[in-house]
Amino acid sequence: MQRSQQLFTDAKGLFPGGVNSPVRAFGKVGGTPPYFKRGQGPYLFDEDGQRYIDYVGSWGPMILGHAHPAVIAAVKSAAESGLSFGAPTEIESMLAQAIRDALPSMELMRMVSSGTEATMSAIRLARGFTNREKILKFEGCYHGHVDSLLVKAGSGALTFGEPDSAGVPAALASLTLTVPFNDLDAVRDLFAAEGDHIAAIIVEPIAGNMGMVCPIDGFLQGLRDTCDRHGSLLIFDEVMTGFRVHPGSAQGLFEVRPDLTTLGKVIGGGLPVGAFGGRADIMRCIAPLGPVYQAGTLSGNPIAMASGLATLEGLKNPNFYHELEATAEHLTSGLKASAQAAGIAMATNHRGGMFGFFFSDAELVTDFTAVMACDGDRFNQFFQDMLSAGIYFAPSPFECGFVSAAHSKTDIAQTIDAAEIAFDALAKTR
Ligand code: HOZ
Repeated sequence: MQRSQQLFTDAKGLFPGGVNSPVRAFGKVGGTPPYFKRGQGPYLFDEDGQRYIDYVGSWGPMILGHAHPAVIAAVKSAAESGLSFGAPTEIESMLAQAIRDALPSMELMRMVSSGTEATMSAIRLARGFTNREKILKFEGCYHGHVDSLLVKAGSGALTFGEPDSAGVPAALASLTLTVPFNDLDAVRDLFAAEGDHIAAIIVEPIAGNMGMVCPIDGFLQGLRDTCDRHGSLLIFDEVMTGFRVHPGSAQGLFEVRPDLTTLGKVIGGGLPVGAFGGRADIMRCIAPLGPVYQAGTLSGNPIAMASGLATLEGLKNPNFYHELEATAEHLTSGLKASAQAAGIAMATNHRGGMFGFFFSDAELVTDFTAVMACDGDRFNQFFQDMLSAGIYFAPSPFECGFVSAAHSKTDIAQTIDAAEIAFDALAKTR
């Protein structure tokens, strides 16, 4: 860790906390973040020559593994034709077509450069279309660092104890209503009181920013029905779940059709891409067709589009998601069994290539309260022991994990072997 330590020390003089995104600073778990030099398949290699089995996957995009040859070839080939034109290209339509083939609810869409941009734009559009100002989000869900959405937010906001960010005008925050995830009664009660003023519900259909929390049966359909009853829009934030949990994303998996969808991560294959889209009548409100303004110099950037398109091509094997899910199942069941063998209580969740584990007595973790009741000290020690063993999990209990098509049975077995040792050590500390 010598070189990483030096680089981190130097970086603190350049970036707040030494990083360009807060969770990377290891503030929750302590210690020094490894500085990565190279990624290959399921592995990352740091500046000190240590290899890690990577379960962060750049926070989701690397579904095919790092430096996948087809993606790299597509990026190289696109780069040779020029990096950015700020003008229409054929490849942006090719990626949009591939997205719409998989998510038919995205009748029209717009490419942007990040998930945050996508959710920010979707919220503005929902307000513009409905002529209403309030939005409803769920406690512990995170939708990027958009002012309106940094209210009871998850991910880094929660990791650093700032779920309601400073700098967000109180007047704006007051337009964001929150209720617990998976609590349909609370949603219905709120709509009974405020429904006429709510432009949209925005939800991660599988929450991935308070650890991984799945929707209980009927929750998403209940949101759909509530929105329909009150003339509000339903926005699925599928930045994390998009192309990650099912070929049709979470909306395909749960068979609930949102009005608007936001995407990011996998659709860029590791380059900065986001998208928002949905019902054509709503999307036609966006400039230049309508009065809701949204724009971006790097939107639809050809290199990023090439990376995304090559990544989506790589998902076409009919067994792809089945195999991805089997990998996540192998990992989570192995972690849980070895934790239990050591007398450590653990709950896990997984869908497609997304997973979460919780140091919790609960059989199933389904809401923010249960997440907050988990044992954070155990998480920290486990994280550090696994990192020392060359296993890289997200450095916060409020993030989910990702497996890729490149993770082999041997990688998972090595991870579980390391976890057995870490759980035994944990058991001895109590
Ligand atoms: N907020 C991101 C995950 N939910 C982490 C971004 C990063 O550090 O790159």
